[in-house]
Amino acid sequence: MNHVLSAFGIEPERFDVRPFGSGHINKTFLLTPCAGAHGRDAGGFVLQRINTTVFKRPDVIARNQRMTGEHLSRVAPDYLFLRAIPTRDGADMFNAGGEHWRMLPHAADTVTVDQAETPRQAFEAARQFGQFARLTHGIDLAAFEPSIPQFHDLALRQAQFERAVADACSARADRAEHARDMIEVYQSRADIVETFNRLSRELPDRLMHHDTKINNALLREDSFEGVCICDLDTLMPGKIISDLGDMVRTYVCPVSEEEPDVRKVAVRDDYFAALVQGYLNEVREVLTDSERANLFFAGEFMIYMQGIRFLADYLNGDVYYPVKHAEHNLDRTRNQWALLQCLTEKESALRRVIDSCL
Ligand code: GN1
Ligand code: MG
Repeated sequence: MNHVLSAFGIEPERFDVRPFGSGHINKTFLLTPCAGAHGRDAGGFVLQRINTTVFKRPDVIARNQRMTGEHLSRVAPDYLFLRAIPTRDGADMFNAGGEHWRMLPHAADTVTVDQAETPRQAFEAARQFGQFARLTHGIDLAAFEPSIPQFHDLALRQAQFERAVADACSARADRAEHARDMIEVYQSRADIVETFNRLSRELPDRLMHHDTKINNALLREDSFEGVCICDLDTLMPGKIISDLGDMVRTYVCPVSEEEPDVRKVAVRDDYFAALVQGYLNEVREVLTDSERANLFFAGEFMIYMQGIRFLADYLNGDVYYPVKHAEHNLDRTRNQWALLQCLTEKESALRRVIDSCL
């Protein structure tokens, strides 16, 4: 660790280093300055080791973020965008024996919340993601590459799910049996994949964050006002339904995807209204007609996709998401299914909320 910190010109003895956040994929540490830090060091740093099994080309992460920073400093010089800190040699990342490390500033006096605790927090986080989408509207996407190819391609996710079902039937029959009811219900919503296929031709590409959960928005620690967004490793061209949909998936429910008791899963209308308002206040003017007409679909799309990703991983024997017990991914699958049901039940009321925000 000291070796890595030194590579970025950071004196290890001046920081307290702790594991940070609840991400599944990369390993993240928060470097909190010991007393007396100022200037660049005041807010501390976030150090990340990139999981190169998932992010096969870490250079793409660094490049996408750098190009985004350059665009933002031209169009919105006052916008707070967390730019990666170069190594002492001027590189975007430090490569230590095949491990890729990135160093980012941590905005001073901010906090993150793992679960939206008030509609106001949902509004503030959504406003941050909306502001980012608005400011990057019109950025030249040609130079951007996907940091994970086809990351939110639901047709691919469905194909992976179907392959996992087939493989499990021969190699992990007990899992296929335990998950039988979930396999059936998710398969019964293949209409979501069809809608996605149609929309993916219709909706324009935008620079999207692709992981808009609430703890990826930094909030002021005194007022919970939104400050900036973080966790930019999946910044790449995508569709508006990804960012809006992941907010719906993770802000409206009083419990997270980790809750095994599906009776606690619900859709809170006031949180839904707050996040839609926060997001649309920023992006309303730049939306196309097709985007405006398909905003409700965003939540269905992201919840469904996350559900089949968890289910495919369960059927594959837990090779992607870290698990704490054998049924963990199946519990997550049931949680997401319950959430999709709650969203569908409230569809007409939620569509009215969207229309009034538009
Ligand atoms: C993963 O690593 P983390 O927790 O930020 C996943 C997201 C999922 C999320 C579900 C690269 O994100 O797509 O929504 O888990 N990221 C990747 O908790 O697969
Ligand atoms: Mg992430």
